[in-house]
Amino acid sequence: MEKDKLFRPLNSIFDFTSLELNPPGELIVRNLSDMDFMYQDQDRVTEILQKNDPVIYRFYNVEIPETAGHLQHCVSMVFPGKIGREYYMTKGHFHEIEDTAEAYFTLRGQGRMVMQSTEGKTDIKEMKKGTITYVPPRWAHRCVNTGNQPLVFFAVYRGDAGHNYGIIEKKGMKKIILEEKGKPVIKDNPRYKN
Ligand code: M6P
Ligand code: ZN
Repeated sequence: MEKDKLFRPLNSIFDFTSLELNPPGELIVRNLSDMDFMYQDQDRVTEILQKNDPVIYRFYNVEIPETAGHLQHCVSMVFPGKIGREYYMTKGHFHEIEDTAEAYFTLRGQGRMVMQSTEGKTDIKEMKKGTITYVPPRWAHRCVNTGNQPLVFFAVYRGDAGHNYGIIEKKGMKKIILEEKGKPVIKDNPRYKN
């Protein structure tokens, strides 16, 4: 990626049929094995991984210099599915530079944005075509697909924000989204480590 501060104007186009961005920039694919420890039902995880390793989500990072004046942006899609009763979701992260926010515009599908502040507050917002979700600085964020088609969204954040996965990898998030009688419900995470 070009690291110079001037850079140049860019245009990319997302194809809603193939779910591909052109030019693709950097495509990151996360399979179940990349985040197996994050799901509640560990027996189900083992069972699934013995057969295959499903893609949970993928995202296209437009290649932007990772400096403060730039706006990193990406198109992400979380595929529909569940591990036991728990919906497919992103890993979730805080930003390395804590005072950086992020905005999400949902383009397709149904889901929830699960957020948790560094002080331990939680908030969950609905995501569906047309919602604009603002993640303030110091709030971890994870997207959960509660529907039966890909959840597709555009996200934009400060170029140098960075991703801090460590805390969520170690502790999990306080709230989880499970399917109950065909509907998404919010539950306390029994595996959350204080
Ligand atoms: C969104 C943005 C990206 C993020 C991606 C996947 O598109 O927030 O910065 O990388 O989702 O989420 P995660 O990094 O938690 O796996
Ligand atoms: Zn982020």
